[in-house]
Amino acid sequence: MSPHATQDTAVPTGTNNWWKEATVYQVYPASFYDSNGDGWGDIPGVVKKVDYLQSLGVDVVWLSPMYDSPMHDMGYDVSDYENVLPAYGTVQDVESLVEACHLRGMKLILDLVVNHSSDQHAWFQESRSSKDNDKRDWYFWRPPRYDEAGNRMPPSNYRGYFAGSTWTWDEKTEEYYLHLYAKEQPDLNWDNKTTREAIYNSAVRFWLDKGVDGFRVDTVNKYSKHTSFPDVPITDPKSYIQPAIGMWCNGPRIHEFLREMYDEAFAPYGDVMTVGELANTPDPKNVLEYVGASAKELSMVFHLDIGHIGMGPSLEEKYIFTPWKLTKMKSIVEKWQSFIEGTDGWTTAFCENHDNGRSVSRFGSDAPEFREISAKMLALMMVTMTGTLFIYQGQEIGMINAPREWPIEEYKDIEGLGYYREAEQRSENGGGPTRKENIMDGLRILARDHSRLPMQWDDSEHAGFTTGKPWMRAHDLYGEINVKRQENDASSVLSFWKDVLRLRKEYRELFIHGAFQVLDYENQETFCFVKSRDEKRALVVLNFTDKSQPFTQTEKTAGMKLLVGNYSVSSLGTLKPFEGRVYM
Ligand code: TEU
Repeated sequence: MSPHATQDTAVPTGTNNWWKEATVYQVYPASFYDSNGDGWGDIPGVVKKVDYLQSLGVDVVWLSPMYDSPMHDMGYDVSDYENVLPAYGTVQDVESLVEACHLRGMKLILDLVVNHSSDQHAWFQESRSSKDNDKRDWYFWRPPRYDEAGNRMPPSNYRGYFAGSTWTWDEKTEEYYLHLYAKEQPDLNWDNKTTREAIYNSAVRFWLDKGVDGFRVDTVNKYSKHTSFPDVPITDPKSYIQPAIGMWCNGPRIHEFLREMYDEAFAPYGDVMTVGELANTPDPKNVLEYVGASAKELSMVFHLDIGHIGMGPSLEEKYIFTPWKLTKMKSIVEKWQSFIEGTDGWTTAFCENHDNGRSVSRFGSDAPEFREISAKMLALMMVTMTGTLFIYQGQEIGMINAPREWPIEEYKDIEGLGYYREAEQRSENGGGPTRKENIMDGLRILARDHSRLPMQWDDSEHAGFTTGKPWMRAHDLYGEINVKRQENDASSVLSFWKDVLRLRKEYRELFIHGAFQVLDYENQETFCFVKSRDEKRALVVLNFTDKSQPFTQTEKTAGMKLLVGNYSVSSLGTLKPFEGRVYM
């Protein structure tokens, strides 16, 4: 705690960078709005909706990858950092989007995907062409090993994120190459300075020169590997490949690399906003090493814990749904709300993105009678949280997971399908639900696909997303859940989000900069917390159940008045199902 910080002071507002008080809206280009009827969202479509985003109260648009790509991982496999996927448009379209945002006093950040490129990138095509190609060392190539029977084996026993080994054999040069994700996503060798310089030029400076205001940095703590690639201990006895995230998360040179990228690529352009996607870093003091202003690495990070609620405890169990209690969410939220207090760091507030199921389905209830009220309750939690707020397309209208009865054929995501197909191959030891059935159950709640259904604009065919055949099926309930139906309805989820986003700015000292403290830690039904700064206080009260609950903190409301709630009428001592209230 710095000597100047009082008990309540969270973060000195002196370093009030523009991005601290911003509300950021994540656009997933494939599913946002299709302007030319080809069934794919596109950048001219985003330009057409910038006024809608401004009316919501959005300050910054985060555009997920729109670069040229074979689309194995929906654009997180970049084949040309300096070009745009033709289905999404052109480089000029991105420049038009920058201008459309800047004209309205808004900003635009892109997605920086530089842990790996696509295997179709010219760099990899050269690297794989021969062992003595001057780009050979731009990726990780290693010779095979052989087991006692003389069978060729990969250099190490690592499991990748999409199931399967992190190594793929290349027949031409008779070596394996490393890919933490799909085999079409070879890892770039950041240990090679020439590679880093090429990344800074092609993926960063090229877009900052076009007026882009920053980046969401993909897999930000995975660039420094333990390059001897030792085998890891066996934790999954049923498999040769083993989770090995410690071999690439927070590696030996990661801070050197991120500091260099800050000094060489970001800092020359002024106050560039960067938000890193930080995985597997449970200790807050290690996170501060990335986001402390004095570290000069990143503005802030997403800590993925909240996205992993309900997932299994290990990489291979990720899509085995695991029941959770509210205390788990409280401990996660409290940890990543409080870790910056008394420091020069900054934090983020989010509960949805393109990699996770919908928050109403996961943390509220998508039952017809509770869908809207729980969406508003979650909105109250988000807008009162400290840090930069991120909302994901469709969250503002209460979009929900795909219907449980959709078959696996409607799921498109490489990660979930990887787990499903791996389960199909695993021999079952009979009795009880098979791994495949368990994985399917998990995907119905947790799959990344749920956030990638077409944005629901109106009740015309395909939810007004496209006049063509959408690349992914629109939700069956788009007639009930859509922007047009909510825009002029004062009691809608969308109207509620607009109102509470305004309140967040009006009470920024408390909601954006306040200290966070949980009041009812052991209560598994309600989540009550206080935001405080100097003598100011706000009390946030959330019922996470579909039943009425006693409000146990009534004495804490003494001297306070109800600022906002998601029910028009409420009685002090009882919280209605999914009732949320903010007292000031
Ligand atoms: O995700 C990083 C990642 O490892 C994800 O699997 C994440 O940990 C998990 O799915 C959800 O919490 C980033 C991108 O967000 C993701 O879309 C890409 O597939 C991945 O990197 C590879 O670029």
